[in-house]
Amino acid sequence: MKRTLLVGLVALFACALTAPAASAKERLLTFYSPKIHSLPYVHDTHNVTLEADGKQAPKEPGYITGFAEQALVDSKDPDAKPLPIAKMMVHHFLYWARDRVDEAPGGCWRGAGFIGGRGEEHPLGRPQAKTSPAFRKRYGIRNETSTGDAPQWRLTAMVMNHYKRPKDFYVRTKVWYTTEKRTSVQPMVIGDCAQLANGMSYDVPGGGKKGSNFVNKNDWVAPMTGRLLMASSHNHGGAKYQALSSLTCKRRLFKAPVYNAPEKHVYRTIRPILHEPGPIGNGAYATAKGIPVVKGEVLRRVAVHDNHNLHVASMGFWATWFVKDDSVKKCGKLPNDITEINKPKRYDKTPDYDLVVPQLAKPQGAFSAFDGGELTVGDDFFRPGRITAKVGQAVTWRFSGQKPHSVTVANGPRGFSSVYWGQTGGTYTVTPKVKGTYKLVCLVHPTSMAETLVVK
Ligand SMILES: [Cu+2]
Repeated sequence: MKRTLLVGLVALFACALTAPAASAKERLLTFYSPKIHSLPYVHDTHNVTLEADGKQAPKEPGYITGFAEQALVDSKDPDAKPLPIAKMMVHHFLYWARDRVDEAPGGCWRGAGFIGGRGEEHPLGRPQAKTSPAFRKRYGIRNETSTGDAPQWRLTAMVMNHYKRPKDFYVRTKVWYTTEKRTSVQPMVIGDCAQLANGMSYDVPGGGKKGSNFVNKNDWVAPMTGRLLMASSHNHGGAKYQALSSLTCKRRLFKAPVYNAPEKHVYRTIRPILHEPGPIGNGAYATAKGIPVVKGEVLRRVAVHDNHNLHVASMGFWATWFVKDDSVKKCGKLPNDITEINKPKRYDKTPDYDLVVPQLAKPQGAFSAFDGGELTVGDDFFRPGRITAKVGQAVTWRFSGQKPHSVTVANGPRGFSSVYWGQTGGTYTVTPKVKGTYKLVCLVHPTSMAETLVVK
C-alpha cells in the first residue's frame, strides 16, 4: 500500500516537473468532414479526405484517446442536433489514417490505417462514450506519421437519405485527443478476412426450421503478445449473439448479445422498409487491465444468426483495441474490471427474425425464360425485369452501368447477394437450388430497381 502511494507520489512530482503546456492535456476536439451530397434513397458510400488542418482532423501529432461522437449534421453549429435517423440513416462511418505509424499486424484491415468507426448498432453515434477518463489517461491511438506530422484521415460514410430530395450533410467527429504520451493501442479487426472483398459481409441463406441457426466463424492467431483492452462486436442480419473465445486457453472471453430495437423505436417504424432493421446495440467491452493474449494464441469468433428467414449482407466481426505487452503470461488471469460500454437501456428480447423485406419497385415486362445468356444490370435497371429459370441452372448478371449496383434477394426461398455496396463491372453468378419466387433488388437503389426470378 505504502509502496504504491510512494510510486504514485514520485510519478506525480515527475509529472509536475515536466508538465507540458496546458494544451497538451486531453481535449475534446470537434471536426467536420467536407460537405457531402446525397441523393434520395440511394445507399451511397462516400469516401472523403479529412485534412490534418485542425478543422477536419487533428493538426498536431498526438494520441486519439477515444471517439466521443460520430454524427451526421447539416450545419457546423457545434450544438447542432444530429440529423434524425428517420431522415438520414447512418449505416457506417469508418475512419482511416493510412500513414500513421505503430500500426499492428494481423487485423483484417491491416495496412489501411483503421482507427475507428460506428455502425448501425450505435444509433446515438457515441460508440466509446462510456470509456473512463482513467482509461483514456493511459491509452491512445498514435496519430502520427513517420515524419512526425499529423496524418491525413480518410472517412468512409455509408448513409441513406430518406428526405425524398437531395441532401447535403457533414460528418461531425468529436475525439478526445492529447499530445501527451500515451501507451499506443492498436485497433484490430478480428473477423473472417476472406469476407473482406464484400465488406466483411455474408449471406444467411435461410430456409431452415423455425429457431434454427446459421453460424459464421473463424479462427484468428494473435500476431503479438499483449492485452486486449476493448472489444466491440459488430453483428447483424437476424443476429443472435457473437462469441469470442481463446482455444489456446480453453476459455470464453465474451458472448456479446444483440440488442434489438423495441417495437416503437425508429429502426422499427421507418418506412419504406429498405432492409431488416439493424440492432441498436451489440455487446462491447472495455478493460483498463486488459485480457492477456500471447503471440500465437488462437481466438475463435462465432457469430450466430437466425436461419429460418434469409438475411443478406449480414456481418459478424470484432473491432478491438490491443496493446503490446511482452510481460504478459500465456493464459494469464482474466481481469476483474471488464465493463460493458454499449448496452442500451431498453431493447427487444424477441426480435422479428421473420420480417419480410419488400421489393419496392415493380419489375417491368413479361416473363421470359433464361436462355443461358447474361442478364443486364444497368443505370438504374435490371433487364429483363421478369425471368424464369430452372433449379440448378447457373444464372449470370453482367454489371454494365456507370453507377454501382447489386443483385440482392429482398425476399424469397433463399438469400443471396452480389457485393452489397455495388459494382460497376464484372459479373455475378448464382445457381439456385431451391424452387420459388426470388424478389430481387439493388441494395444501392432499393426503391427504384427490381427484378423477379422464378425458379421452377
Ligand atoms: Cu443500383
